[in-house]
Parts: sequence; C-alpha cells; structure tokens
Amino acid sequence: MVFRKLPGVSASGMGLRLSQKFVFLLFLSGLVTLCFGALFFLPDSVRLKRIFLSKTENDVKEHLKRPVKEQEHSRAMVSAKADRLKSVNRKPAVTQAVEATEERLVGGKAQEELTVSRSESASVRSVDTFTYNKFKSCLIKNPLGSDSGKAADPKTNERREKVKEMMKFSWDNYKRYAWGKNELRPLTKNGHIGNMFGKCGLRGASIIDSLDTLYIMGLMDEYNDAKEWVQTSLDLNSNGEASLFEVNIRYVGGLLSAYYLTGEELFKNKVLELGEKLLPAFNTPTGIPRGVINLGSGTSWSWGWASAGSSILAEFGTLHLEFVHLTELSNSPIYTEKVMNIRKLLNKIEKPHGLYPNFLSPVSGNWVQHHVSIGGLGDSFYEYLIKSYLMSDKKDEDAKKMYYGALEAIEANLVQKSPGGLTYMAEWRGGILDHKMGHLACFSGGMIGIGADDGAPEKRQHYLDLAAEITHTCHESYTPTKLGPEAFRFDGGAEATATRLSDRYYILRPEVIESYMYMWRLTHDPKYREWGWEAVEALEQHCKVESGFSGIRDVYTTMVSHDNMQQSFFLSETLKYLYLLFSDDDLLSLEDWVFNTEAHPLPIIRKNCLQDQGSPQDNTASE
Ligand code: DMJ
Repeated sequence: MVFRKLPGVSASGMGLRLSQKFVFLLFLSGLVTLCFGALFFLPDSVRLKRIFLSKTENDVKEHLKRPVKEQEHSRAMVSAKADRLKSVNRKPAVTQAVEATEERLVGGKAQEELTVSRSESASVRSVDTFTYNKFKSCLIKNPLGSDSGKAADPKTNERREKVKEMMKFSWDNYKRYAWGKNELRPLTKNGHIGNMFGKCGLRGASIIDSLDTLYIMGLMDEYNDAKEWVQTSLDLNSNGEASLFEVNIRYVGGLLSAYYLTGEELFKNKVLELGEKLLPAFNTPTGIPRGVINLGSGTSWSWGWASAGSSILAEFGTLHLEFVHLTELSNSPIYTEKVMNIRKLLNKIEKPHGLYPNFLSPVSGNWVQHHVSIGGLGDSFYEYLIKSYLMSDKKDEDAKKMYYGALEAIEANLVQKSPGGLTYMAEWRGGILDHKMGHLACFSGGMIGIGADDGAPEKRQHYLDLAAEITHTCHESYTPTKLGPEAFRFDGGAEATATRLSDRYYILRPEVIESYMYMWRLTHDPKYREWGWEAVEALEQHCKVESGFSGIRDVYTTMVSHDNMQQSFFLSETLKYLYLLFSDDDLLSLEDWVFNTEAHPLPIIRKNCLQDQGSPQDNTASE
C-alpha cells in the first residue's frame, strides 16, 4: 500500500509543516497552563496547594484551623483587615513593586525550606487551652514574694520606698500632662507621640509600660487607672505604622506581664488581638520580618536608614520570648513557628568568626554588612537566646547552644582589657575593632551573669567574673554626675569616657542599673545596692524637674541641660530594676520569671507541670 502525500504536509517528522507545529505547540502549552491553573480553583486540592502555594498562604490556613471562638475572632479580623487593605496603603508604590519583584526572583523556596515543618510545629502546640489557675499553681514562689518583697533591713526598705515615690511622681505627672499620649515632656508639660509606636497609631506607651511596675509596687489606684485606660481607650485598630520591635517589647511584653501577674482577661484579649496584627511583618521570602509595619493594612517595610533594605538583628532577634507566650495563651502554634523560623535561618547561614552581624536581608537571607555589636543593633538578640533557654525551663537546647556559641565568639573577638585594666566589649567592623562601648551594651553584665550557671562547669566562675567586670566598667563610666554617657571609649587614653560631644547624653536608660540588679541577686555583694543608690541620688539631683524626670544632654557637667523627655522605659525598666534591687529576691523570683528586654516579667514555661492533669498539691505560689 502506498501512502499518498497529503497537500500541505511535510515529509519530515509526523509530517507537519513548521507553522502547524507552532500552532500545535501553542495549543499544547495552553492546555498545560489551563490544567495547572485549575489546581488552584478545584475544591480541596490541599496537598497540591501545599506544594504550589507560598508558605504565607498556608500559614494563614493553618492559623484559621483553631478553636471556633478564635476563628470567629480571626474572621472578624480578616474581614476588617481586608476592608482596611482596600483603603490604606501607605507604602510608596515604587518600593512595593521593587520588593515584589525581588521576592519573586528569590522565590518562596527559601521560606519553604526554612520554615518549621508541620511535625515540628505539632510539638509546640499546647496540649490544652491555657488556664490561669493552673499556671499560678506551677509557680515556685508567690510573684509578689512574701510581704510584697519588702526588705528586712530598714535602710534598704527606705531606699525602696524612695524608688516607689519616684515612680508615683513620674506617673502622676504623665497622667496630669500627657494622659493617653506615649510619653511625657516634663518641661513643656505636654505629651509626646513619636513614631516608634505608630505615627498615627498606638498610644499610651507609658501606660502599658507601667502596668506591671505599678502593680508590683502596690500602687493600686494608679494601676486601676491604667487598666481602665486599656479597657476603654487602647485602640489597636489604628492604621499607624510602628516598629515591630518596639511594639513587641513594650506593648506585647507589657500586656503579657500584666496578664500573668493579675489574671485579668482584658490583658490577654488585648495582647492576642495585637499579636495577630504583627504577623504580616513576617511575609517575606525568608520569613525574617521587616522592621516597620502598618498595623492597619499589614504592609511592612524596612527602615529607610537600614543598610540596603535590611532587617536589624536586635529587632528580629528580640521577638522570641513574647511570641512563645502568644502561642502559649492562644494555643496557636503560628507565633512560635515564626520565631523558630528566624532561628533556623540564623543557624543555617555562615557567621563570620562565629559572630552575628547586625544587618540581614529579609529577601536573600544573607548578612548585609559585617558590623557586630553587643550594644545597639545587636544587644537584645543575645539576651533573648539565654532567656529563651531559661524561659523554656531549660528545655530549649538549641537556644542554649546558640547563646554559648555566640558568647565564645564575642569573647574571642570583642572582649578587651583597657590599659587601665577595665574589661569592655568593643564593636567589630569586618575584623577591625572600634574601641567603644555603648550604654546599651551595659545590659551584658546582667546577661552574662544569669547565664553563668548553665555554662560549661569549668567556665561558670569565669562567666560570673566577666559579668562582674563588665558591670564594674559600666559603673566606672558613671561620672562625675554619677550618670553615664550614651557611649564611652577606650582609645587615645580614654578609659570609659565619652570623647565626642554627641555621646555625652543620658536619656534615663536602664542598662547599667539592670546589671546591678542581676549582679545583686547573683552575688549579694552590697556594692551593687550602693551603686544603685548612687544612681537614685543622681536621678533625683540631675534629672528630676518640676513635672517629671527628664534625660540630660551632658553627663560631664553638673550645670545640666534637660532634653524634655520622660522615656516610657524609665517607668518600665529603670525604676522597676531599682525597686527590685532594694527588694527581697522573692519579688518576681528568677526561679519563676525572666524579664523581657523592656523589663516586663514573663513566666518560665513549665510544660511538665502545665500539662499535668492532676490537681496541684503544693501550691506555694498562690498562698
Ligand atoms: C529599651 O527599650 C530596651 O531595653 C531595649 O532593648 C533597648 N533600649 C531601651 C532602653 O535603653
């Protein structure tokens, strides 16, 4: 049989002309696209969607698989959010387009690889819903101690009363002149809003930051006013832009502590509502959150000043404690997943000399610059490693390993001894040391102190000594007003002295006093209480003005010039650490509590006890 050659059909291949082949291919590719696209519309193609959809969408779905009550709340949130998304988008369109392209180029793969797997996340899910009474029964001590932590000797007790009086004075003036604003301007007697907590967003930072301090000091009328403000006026539905870090440490931390101390459901409801609003900041290719978030629209972006759109180590590394507690209270694993994902990435990437640089790209997941600092930009990342370990009832081995690894690298590369014999932490810029220490870095005395006991046995005494030496150096920087500069140097003959005019200010920061408090609890060396008292007197002498406390512009002159700002961390941290320094150790015992970086106490999570179904026998805490 002879096949006849059809007109228009070539003799090559299947006998199709080039143009026909092209049409056929076009048809075929159309068909493939159609089938692929259908996957996204078919009902319940969950497995396939999990493969093809980005992690973010999966997260939202998982998140919504929660108890009905929570889902109702979520639905309201989602629809409110959708409405707001339509109307609000404050981010410049160009930035968004560039970022969207960057993210597509890098792809969702990075995040898929780095995100905690479902089986891992199952292990972070609470067995049952959080119950406050059960939590209380798992504490070793009464949070307020016996006799509210009142010290036995009259002199210490007098000093404690003085600190309480300072708190009342700061609070009363804030209430009188700045109620509902973020901070008090004590000279001009008005309120300050600032943009750290939201340009047109969150308010009342001093109120949230003060709740726990007022409560532990027994200033109950003031605490009740603060609580009432949270009830009636804390508006979480604003469209303001805010620092994820600041909102987390002050508002999330403050509300969590208030809840754990008082058991008031109001605080729990508020903090869970706020926590949910922070989640969109993590929607980046790596899951590393960006620094700024619009709480209304959920849009997030990096700080304009941060190197090449990067995220800051001390910001994305200072979420762990609060987010683990959000999971604890909400019974939703999503918060823990978000912070575990950050940790996973940090573990995976290479670290120069074992150090963690301060800037990381949330798009590529790579370091952007090799600047390492235990002060600003780096500080509380290290703090949260050791505190994560302690807060997990010493179960979080990963955090422990990271902390001691980082500390070893810090000792090998950053810790220095000055010609005058002072131990300090220099900053590291790509291998070159900058012999400067910031006031912020002075928290590290306390940090190294609380971590000393869990280090390798042969290192424990060494860590305690190092903690004491750093604290001593920071005390040395407090002169002659007995208040310390923002940064001090150890070069050109300087010994813990600010050599630049621009470093001479003191803004009521707590870090040095924070280290005194921890070192007192760890050693009971009376010098720490004496140093704390020096600070109280200096605050009274130089920072107290008619209507509150103010920072000063130059710690080297007793003819002080005030900066007209009563920072909210003065009420939350500086005064709280002073009060604890002059109290018995059982007030917010370190056996039960870790302090977040804004000094808000968060309880150690004793899983064994919390999940124990039996009724508690030995309820020392609630006595
Ligand atoms: C506080 O808000 C926190 O301690 C933060 O970690 C660093 N800076 C201020 C106080 O100085």
